[in-house]
Amino acid sequence: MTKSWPGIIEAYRTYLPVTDKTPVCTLYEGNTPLVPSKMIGPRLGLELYFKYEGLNPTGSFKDRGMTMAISKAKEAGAVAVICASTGNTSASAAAYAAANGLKCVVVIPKGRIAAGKLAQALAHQAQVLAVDGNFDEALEIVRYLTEKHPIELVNSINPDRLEGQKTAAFEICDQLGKAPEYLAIPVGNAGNITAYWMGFVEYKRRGISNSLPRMFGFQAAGSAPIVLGRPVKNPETIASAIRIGNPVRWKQAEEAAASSNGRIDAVTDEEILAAYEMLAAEGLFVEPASAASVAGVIKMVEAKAIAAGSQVVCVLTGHGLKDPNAVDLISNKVRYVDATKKAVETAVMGEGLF
Ligand code: AN7
Repeated sequence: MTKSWPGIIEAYRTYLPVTDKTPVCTLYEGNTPLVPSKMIGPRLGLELYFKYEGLNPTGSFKDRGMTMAISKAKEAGAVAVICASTGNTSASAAAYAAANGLKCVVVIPKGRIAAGKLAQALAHQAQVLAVDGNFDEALEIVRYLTEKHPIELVNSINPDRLEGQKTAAFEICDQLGKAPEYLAIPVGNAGNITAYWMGFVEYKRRGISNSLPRMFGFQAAGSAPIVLGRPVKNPETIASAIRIGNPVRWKQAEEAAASSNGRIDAVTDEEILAAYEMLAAEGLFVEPASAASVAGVIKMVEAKAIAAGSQVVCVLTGHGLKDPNAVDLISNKVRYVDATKKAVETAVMGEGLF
């Protein structure tokens, strides 16, 4: 008899499209902490929490969707899976496929995915194909391949992915004892905002919660098709995870925002980096895309679109270790000193610590 967390499929089995015949392919994802903000929240005058999804087994929220997608692929008798990815989907697909005896192919935009994510895909022995194009082009290619060949698509076009990811909304309600007033989330391909909205609506429909949050999604300004109202051909942002110009779940994201009295807005790379630094200052290391949710909340408070005193949950979608090079973009630097007591002492004393 074990008391450890069983992963999201067993924890929320009755809410998911699984049967006794579905093999449960889990790496014990989910059950991530809801961290009360110590600094950013009080400074903004908000009751602010962070859903720290970087603590999932491969370091991002994708694991919630991947446990479902891989379980259902296994159930259907698949032998191989494929995805296009800005990095985290490929890391998660590679890990879950490896653990469950499936072959995995990942198609990534060349030179455009963070170092940690590429390392994961390689470590888990996925076949990694880098194409000289962006995410949207890579996705079009894998969609074509899966229509032609018996290989399972595990991008968030796959409805099982969203089913798994909706459990994060359940967890937030379980942790808070109710649905939050606001949910702030980064938007790339728009699968996750769609999944959260599904989760909140389902919990309310089943009478577990009695309200719905206002859904606020944030794109990076250089990759903000939903905000602009048209696809972006060459999306650009330092938040490589959300460098997506034509999101598959575009309509659903708009519906979630519209029907919850929320909105989809954009934040600049400067705003993203400022939030990245603020989160690090309160002990939370996230990748730049995740900081977009916090940058967005700061912008909304300044614009008075979120009122002081509100209860807000920001989803921190991926761990900072995923993208170690992003830290070069902030002000802190390594100082090189001689390996002597004197030199190090002089450097320490110059810090004004006491
Ligand atoms: C850290 O891995 O699209 O709006 O291919 O990695 O559901 O796309 C990643 C997306 C936010 C956006 N934060 O979620 C991929 C990929 C992080 C991410 C998003 C992603 P969606």
